[in-house]
Amino acid sequence: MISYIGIGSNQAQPIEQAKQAMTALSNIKDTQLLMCSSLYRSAPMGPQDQPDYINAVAKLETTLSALELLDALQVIEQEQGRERKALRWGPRTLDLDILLYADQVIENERLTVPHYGMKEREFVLYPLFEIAPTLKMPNGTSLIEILKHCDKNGLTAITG
Ligand code: PH2
Ligand code: MG
Ligand code: MG
Repeated sequence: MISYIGIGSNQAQPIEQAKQAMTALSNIKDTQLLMCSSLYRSAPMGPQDQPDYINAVAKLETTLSALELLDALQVIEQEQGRERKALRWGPRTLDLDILLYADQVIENERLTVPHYGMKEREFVLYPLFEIAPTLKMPNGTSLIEILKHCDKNGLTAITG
């Protein structure tokens, strides 16, 4: 299965957190890291009194089920100091979200795929487009069509 993972961090050296997460993704069992987008700096969505985020998207090939993959991502979040807090959309050292899992639509108490917010989030759509310009959503909508309606909101790729 091909799966796309959203990476986000705005605490404890976010650039290093994102790079470390990419290494950790490459070490998930029964999984290969096929591609990583550039790192992007993005304005916080949600509470504004928090630092800018570093975001990226990774492309994985895996034989894990979606829930097994979610388990593996949550282990990585924990290893990189993620604390679950009550504040919605508050700051975090590392957030790993399953954006897409093959062309599956998944809805259960642990997981919603495609990720519920991805169609409105510039910090997901632009990095995803960088590594998957011809991608279609499970419902057949092309990523490029969704992007036409998504402002960059100051999103910038980090070079070097
Ligand atoms: N993640 C959030 C809340 N707000 N803002 C940006 N720019 N990037 C994120 O990854 C992000 C956010 C909750 O997952
Ligand atoms: Mg998230
Ligand atoms: Mg998350």
